[in-house]
Amino acid sequence: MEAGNPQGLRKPAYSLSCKHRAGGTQPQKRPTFASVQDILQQFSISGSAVPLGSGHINDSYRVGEGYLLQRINHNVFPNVGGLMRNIDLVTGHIRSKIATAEGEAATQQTLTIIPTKTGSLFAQSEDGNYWRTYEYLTGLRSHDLLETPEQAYAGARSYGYFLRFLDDLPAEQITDVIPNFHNIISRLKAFELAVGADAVGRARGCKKDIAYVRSLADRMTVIQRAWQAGKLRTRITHNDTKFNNVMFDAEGRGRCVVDLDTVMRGVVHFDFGDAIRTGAATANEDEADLQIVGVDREKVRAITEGYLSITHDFLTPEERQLLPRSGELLAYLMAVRFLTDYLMGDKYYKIAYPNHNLVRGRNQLRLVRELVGL
Ligand code: GN1
Ligand code: MG
Repeated sequence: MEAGNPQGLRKPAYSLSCKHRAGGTQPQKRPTFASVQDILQQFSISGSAVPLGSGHINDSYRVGEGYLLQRINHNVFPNVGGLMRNIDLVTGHIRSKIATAEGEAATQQTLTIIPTKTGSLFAQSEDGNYWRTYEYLTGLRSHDLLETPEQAYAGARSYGYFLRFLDDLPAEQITDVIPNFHNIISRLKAFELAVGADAVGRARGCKKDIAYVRSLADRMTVIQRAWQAGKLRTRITHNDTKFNNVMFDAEGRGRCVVDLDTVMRGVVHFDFGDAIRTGAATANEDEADLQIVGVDREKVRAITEGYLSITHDFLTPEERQLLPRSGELLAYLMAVRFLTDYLMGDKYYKIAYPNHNLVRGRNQLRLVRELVGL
């Protein structure tokens, strides 16, 4: 521990995570040293706070050996209470399922919330930011890009367990913290508004991308329309099943699904689709060299087999029928969201350079092209 620093907080540590901050939906100020110290006290924990992770929304720190401290982006998630109640409910339910499970299901884990000294699920710092703490998942790790189909199969099984464990938790108990989050019909409306307004004069430079998005709009709304017509079951879904949200153990087994902020009501296609979009991609979602951006068919097969090996029994025939359209929908949805943000002047996602959202959008459109052709 440093002299004169009773919390052991390393001063320069947290400024690093805030290097590339867009305006708009991002918390206005980066956390000050004093606010982090105050937060550690509210949770009654101590240790150095070291920035972690590659998330686009929240800021994460490892505190000492045992804790994960996160500042919740309350511009993206204004209902922090509802969000933390969702996570409490879902992790409690999953924990009770694991406790009575057998075999591999019993080896799954879930996040453990550390409440504040006063028993609250989150804390607020004087600067108006919201914070929460989890137990640190020691000995587990995530992968931004998967190396082998075996990893894809194992990770997809963890996402399968997530859906299975929550199959009997009534969806009405969950708050939709970002309404219409994966509703492609409303995302396309927002996209068209952004194209029309062209607030920062960027539409001219992406005419081809805009035309491609429009050409696929009918095809890509099939799942949403089926859901709205009551043909697909409303489930509790994770809605951010990027493959780096599965934690693996040293033997390469999927053990824990993390990042539960977007747990909401949805359809299975959202989770399966995001797993395909990210787990079968041959490059990161912001790779600019489109020559190396593609879809690995073997991993698509492995993710499908892994996911269905856990979920097949309880999915309905209608859900199963539209499952192969999930990957293209999620890649398309992300392309639409990234391009909308680009056209609006980078208000939502953290960016590292001016065209970052355009690069992400084009990268995802390349995946769409491949997935549509599969
Ligand atoms: C955001 O920051 P992260 O990785 O948790 C986004 C997801 C996107 C993802 C794209 C609340 O997630 O929907 O899929 O970026 N989360 C929110 O990388 O918008
Ligand atoms: Mg997330």
